[in-house]
Amino acid sequence: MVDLELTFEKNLSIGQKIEPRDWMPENYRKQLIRLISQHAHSEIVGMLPEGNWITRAPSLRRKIALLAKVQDEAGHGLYLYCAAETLGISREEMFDQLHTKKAKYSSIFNYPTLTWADIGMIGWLVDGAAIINQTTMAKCSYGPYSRGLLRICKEENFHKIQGMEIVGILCSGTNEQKEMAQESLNRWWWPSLMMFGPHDTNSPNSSDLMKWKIKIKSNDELRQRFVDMTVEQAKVFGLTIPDPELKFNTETRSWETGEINWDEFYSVINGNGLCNNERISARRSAYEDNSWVRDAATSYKIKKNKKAEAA
Ligand code: FAQ
Repeated sequence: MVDLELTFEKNLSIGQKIEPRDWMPENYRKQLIRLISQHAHSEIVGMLPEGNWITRAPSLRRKIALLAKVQDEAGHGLYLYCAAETLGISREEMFDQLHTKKAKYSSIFNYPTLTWADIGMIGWLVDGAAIINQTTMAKCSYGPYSRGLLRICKEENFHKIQGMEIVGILCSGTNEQKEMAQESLNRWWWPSLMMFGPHDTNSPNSSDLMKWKIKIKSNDELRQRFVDMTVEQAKVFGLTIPDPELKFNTETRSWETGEINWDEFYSVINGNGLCNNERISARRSAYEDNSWVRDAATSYKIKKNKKAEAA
């Protein structure tokens, strides 16, 4: 046991990835299952607010891009569920945790998509925040998660660009279009900052995650990186960040924001956001309505295995 622990620690210290069959501390396994399954749930719940606009996309080109994006999110969910399964949890167990609200998913997907500009904002801000978090997390110590994230990040870049294109076009359009973009930014700005989680001082999981090189940068460090990048992009669009306290600190050369509404954050992650119930009931119905697909696939697999045994 001591030898196994030493090998684990040594592999961590030299940057060697931990693989599914390697020995790992039980809490390392548990933390990874929590983190990766929550991330997987975020991807598939994240399909819902955007899916809401597929039938109302303003042109065929926009519809094709949005369809592709939503399908990509499903694919990300699949890579991530597979990565979590390598740690010994089953897909059914993870779905059960989501459907019974034992597992979390990103707070951002509990907000509604009210206008077409929201689809642009999700690409620009939500994918933008996800990329900052995930390109860093792609350097994490667990092999299957790290490799999955590398692939996911490439696709998220396309998502962000399609979102920025939508926002850019609205901002250079009519006054009504620009107003629509600004109104949407006003609603999505603060929830996007919440995506990075609580301040480091209030983040109970960070010390374990950082010790084990699962998290490489802290919640606040990544949030700051996002703010610095996005404030400059908003200037190019001619949009105003809805934060009267936003100011540039000339010493640190970075943007300081006002305080996030943490009551709202905790209310949303505890199930009381605008769309929590709607999202979970949509996921539950999708799971139940499609049970025949799982049954057919399982019976096909059993038949195939029997044939192989008989041969
Ligand atoms: N929402 O101790 P910490 C995407 C919870 S993917 C909900 O700081 P941790 C792609 C946290 O779970 C977006 N819950 O937690 C896309 C913990 O509760 P627990 C998802 C949150 O894990 C784009 C408690 O608060 N990305 O957007 C949130 O160290 C467009 C205490 O917090 C990932 O999942 C939150 N925002 O750090 C799809 C990336 N923040 O579990 C469709 C991987 C915190 O103890 C369309 N995850 N909580 O009961 C992470 O990097 C981390 O899990 C954090 C939280 C940074 C989210």
